[in-house]
Amino acid sequence: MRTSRGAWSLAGLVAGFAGLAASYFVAMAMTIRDAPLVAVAERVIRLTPGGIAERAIRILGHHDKTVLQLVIFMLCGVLFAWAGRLARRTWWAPTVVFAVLAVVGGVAVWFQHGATTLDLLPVAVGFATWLVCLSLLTEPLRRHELALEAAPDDLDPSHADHPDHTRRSFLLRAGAMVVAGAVLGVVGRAVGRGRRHVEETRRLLRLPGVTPPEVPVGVRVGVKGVSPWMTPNDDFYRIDTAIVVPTIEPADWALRIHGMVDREVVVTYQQLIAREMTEAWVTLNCVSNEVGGDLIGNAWWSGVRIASLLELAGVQPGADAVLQTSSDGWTCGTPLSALADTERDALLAVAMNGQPLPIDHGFPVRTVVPGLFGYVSACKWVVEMKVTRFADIEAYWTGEGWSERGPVKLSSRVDVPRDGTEVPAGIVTVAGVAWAQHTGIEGVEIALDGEAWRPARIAAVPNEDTWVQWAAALDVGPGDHTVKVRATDRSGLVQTGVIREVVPDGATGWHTIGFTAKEQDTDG
Ligand SMILES: Nc1nc2c(c(=O)[nH]1)N[C@H]1C(S)=C(S)[C@@H](COP(=O)(O)O)O[C@H]1N2
Ligand SMILES: [Mo]
Repeated sequence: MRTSRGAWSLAGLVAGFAGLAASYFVAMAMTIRDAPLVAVAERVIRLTPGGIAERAIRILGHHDKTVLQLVIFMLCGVLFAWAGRLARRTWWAPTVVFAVLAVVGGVAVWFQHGATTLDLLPVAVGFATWLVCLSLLTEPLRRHELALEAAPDDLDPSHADHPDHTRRSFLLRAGAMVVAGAVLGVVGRAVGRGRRHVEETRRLLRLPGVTPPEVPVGVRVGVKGVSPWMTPNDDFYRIDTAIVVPTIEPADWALRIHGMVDREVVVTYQQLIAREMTEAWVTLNCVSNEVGGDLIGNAWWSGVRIASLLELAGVQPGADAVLQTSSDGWTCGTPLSALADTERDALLAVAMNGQPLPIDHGFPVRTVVPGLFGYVSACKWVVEMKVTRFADIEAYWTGEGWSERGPVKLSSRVDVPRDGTEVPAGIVTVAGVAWAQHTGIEGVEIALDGEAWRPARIAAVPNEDTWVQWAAALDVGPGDHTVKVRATDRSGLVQTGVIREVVPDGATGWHTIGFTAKEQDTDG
């Protein structure tokens, strides 16, 4: 007696469809793309010679795409079952089958218009799900087979390897996977619909008073390899605790300002964008940015000054904090002084680099406060502001050992040469960025191989809230070298070389990189 081929095929099928469901769910939740299977169908249509495609459309009518997807779906089923049967002999053969399918899906996704690496995540998750589910299902089958090969009658019925047990454990696992897959499918469908709808609304939005970004003259230091002064939305770092990002229709959005105020204020999206727009270049960075790290970006933000709304509400004496809440429940405590400051562009931002906020960056409305780390100020999908006292609140991260207040720290970074690279000996241009938002950068210095600090040239800035690019030319001989950088802010503070971790209120230390200068060919 053996386990039936059917059981192994079933294992392959269940694992396969669980993987498809997982990839579908991730695609719906994290990207605005179709599921990988749909991408494959589209690719097939693209690659099909026109004549055949036309004939297919004539025969099938406009159901051609549905039929094609169904065919691909069934083809997957056949391959899944085959992979399950292969799993009986080896672990690698089904892995190869799944890997090939994943590559096909990955390629199809990758060649969709404007695809990013994030769009590959669904395929990766699907592949991982296949392997995990298949091994979870084949394990009891294997034990079952061993038990049947041995003398089953000798086995105590309560023994874990008794055929009854292995059979039950197989069926339980398969059942659980089918249920989980179905739930993922249904939830994914709902989430995907919401997200696509909001993405469409966002695409059609026209925001009065929002102008496209115009990078100011002179902000570029003109060295290749330095981070662009304006960070495009797609390249802007993203940090949040949301697994599934909130998708909020502007029409459903409102901000409630309450707490220690004379009168509660509720602002709808329409009311917000009808107010006076303020636009400003502001560099945003994360407290978790390591020395030399890239959790920083600079954008042209358009929005409404929070101070003007706080004025409407009438802040009561004794308050020193605003507890902001996101629609996903995330909170941050922001110093009231920074939000009420009429000299500062603390904004309820509706646009980033001239576009309605990307969903991942807080659509439809997020907070941006120059001079403060994101975790204490830059609330995405913000829906509530409670005027209060620091003594009375605990925000998301301050409950986790991070500092209550998070003013940004004076910092600088070397972008070129990249750490560990080779450059020709001779004149080497070193360049990077420095920032001290809302204080401003006065100067940048670099030191080669531990020698004395020497000044770098710094580019222009439109205000004190953005980073500044810097560059310096060094004459270096062949061999290994290090360069470190430090900045001075406009209050006269010199960036400290003391090395501190990012917890509790931001890393410190001088960014130091190493490079090798190679003797140039002298012939010719
Ligand atoms: N709702 C919400 N807003 C949030 C966060 C979050 O986890 N949830 N993270 C904050 C942190 S730690 C940072 S650094 C910034 C990052 O903003 P970005 O993703 O637009 O770059 O958002 C802030 N706003
Ligand atoms: Mo952050």
